Amino acid sequence: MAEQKIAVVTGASSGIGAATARALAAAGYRVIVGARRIERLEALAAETGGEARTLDVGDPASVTAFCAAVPPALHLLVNNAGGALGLEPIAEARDEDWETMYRTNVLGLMRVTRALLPNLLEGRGHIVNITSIAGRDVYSGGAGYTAAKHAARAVTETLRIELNGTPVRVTDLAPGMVETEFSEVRFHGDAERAKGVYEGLTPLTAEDIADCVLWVATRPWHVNIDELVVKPVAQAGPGKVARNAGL
Ligand code: 8X3
Repeated sequence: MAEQKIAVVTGASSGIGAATARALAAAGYRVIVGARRIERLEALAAETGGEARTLDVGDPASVTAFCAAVPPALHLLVNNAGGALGLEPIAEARDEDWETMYRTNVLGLMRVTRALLPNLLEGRGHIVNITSIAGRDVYSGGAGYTAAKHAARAVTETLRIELNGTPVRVTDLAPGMVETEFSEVRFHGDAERAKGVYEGLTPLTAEDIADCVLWVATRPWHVNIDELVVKPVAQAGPGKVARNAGL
């Protein structure tokens, strides 16, 4: 029997992370899920037969503790934790929001990756960073998030160069609009405003992105999907959507 592959998914208590954990478990991976909300995580681990561990990617001590419990050979790391806060123009930028976005989307991604690189080298593994189309384009009011995601993309590309010559694969998976808790978090819990983001169009679902993670992770070992940009049909860019067009 082939050895069971091990995956780590960060930010797995909901949305893309949770859907990815489910898809990977269904494909036979043993999935270690990390997030701050441990109750949700434990329910997910029980459902998927995996392991739940508290992880705050913005807290170095939490990252160290989480990564220390990962087996020496890791096959897949999905850096999904992160998100957006606020939609203020730069003239009204909120330091706290920007600091949190950089701490989670950039520093968190770096810290988890750095800590698990030995395990990934040992497992001839694969790093899938969930970035965003915001790592490729900018839009008014989005500077804190787009800047952080541009940085996450730069880190991902740098990593691929630095790991050249090793068997570790590196993928930048960049979704457009996915209906998850993303917008509610961005608008500090304003559910009505969040709902408006997806009105009049069919956004991607967390499962659509999980499907992409599974696809990039299951190519033959010599194939590296460098980048995968995925948007709903109704979206042409971060600030460019067709509403009420039957899409
Ligand atoms: C979010 C992408 O298009 O919703 O990462 O701004 S979008």
